[in-house]
Amino acid sequence: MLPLLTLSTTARTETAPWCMAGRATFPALPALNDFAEHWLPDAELSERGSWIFARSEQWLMAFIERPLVNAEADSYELYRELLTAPELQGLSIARLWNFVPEINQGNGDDEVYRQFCLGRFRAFQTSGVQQYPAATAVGATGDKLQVYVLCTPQKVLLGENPLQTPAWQYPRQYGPASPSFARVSHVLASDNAPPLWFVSGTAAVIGHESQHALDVRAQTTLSLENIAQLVPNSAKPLYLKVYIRNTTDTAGIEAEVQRLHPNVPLCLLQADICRRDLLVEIEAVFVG
Ligand code: 3EB
Repeated sequence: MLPLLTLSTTARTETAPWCMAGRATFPALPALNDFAEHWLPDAELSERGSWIFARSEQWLMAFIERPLVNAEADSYELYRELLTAPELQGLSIARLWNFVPEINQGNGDDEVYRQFCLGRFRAFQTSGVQQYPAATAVGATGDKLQVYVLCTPQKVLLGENPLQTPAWQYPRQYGPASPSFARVSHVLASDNAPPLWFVSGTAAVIGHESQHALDVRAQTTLSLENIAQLVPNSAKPLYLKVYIRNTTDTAGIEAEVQRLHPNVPLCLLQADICRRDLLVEIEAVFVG
C-alpha cells in the first residue's frame, strides 16, 4: 500500500518536496514549528493548464490556483473548473483545502470570505452538487486563491456535529450564502487501507455562534471538544493541524493541545481564520 501521507519533524525548506515533488508546497503558510506533511509521496505527477495532479493507487490530489481579483467571481470560476475537471469525474472528494487571500478584508457582505462562500456556493449549485465535502478555508499569504482537493474512488460518507449548526445552514447574518462544507468526511476501509476520518477546520463555534472571544485557550479547548464529536472514540489522530491567527498565542495553544492530546504530532501554522473573532482553528486526520 502506498502511503497517503508521511509526516516529518524536519523543518520545511523551500526545496523540500513536501507535496507534489516540490511543485506545490502544501500548505503554503508560515510554519510555527518544525513539522511537515508530505501527501502522496509516491504519486505520479501531471499538469494541465493551471492544474497540478498527483496520482497514487488510492488517491488523487489536485491543486489549482487563480488570482483573486473579484472574490465572488474568481471563486465561482475556480470551483466550476474544479467540479468539471475530467480528471476528477467518477471520484469522490474526500477533502478540500481553501487558502483565501485577505480573507478578513471588506465589511459586511463584501467581506472576502463571504464573497468566496457565495462564489463557491453558486458553483456547487450550477454543478448540481447538494452535499458538500469536508473542508478548511483560511487566509493565504499571497494574492492567489489556492485550492487543494483530495479525491478517492472509495465511498465517502459525510458527518455533522450535533453541537454545531451545519455550516450550510448558517443563518443569513453570516453572509449571502452559507459556507458549503461538511464537518467530517469518512473514507471507508478498503482491502488495503484502514478507515480514515478527515475532520474539517474546526473552531470555537457552538450552534452558529463563535464562543470565547479573546480567550484563545478556551477557543482551543472547545475546538478539540468539537472535533471529538466527529469521530469514534476508538479512532486515533494521525496528526492535528493548528491554524493560529496571532503568533504570540502559539505557546499557549500548543500547551493546551498537548494537554488534551499528548504524543500526537502537531503542525502549527500561521493563518487568518475566516471569522474575525476566531483566533484558532484545528483540523485533523483520524484513522481507525
Ligand atoms: C466554522 O465552523 C469555522 O468555509 O470551508 C471551517 C472549515 C470554517 C471550513 C469553509 C470554514 C470553512 O464555520 C470556519
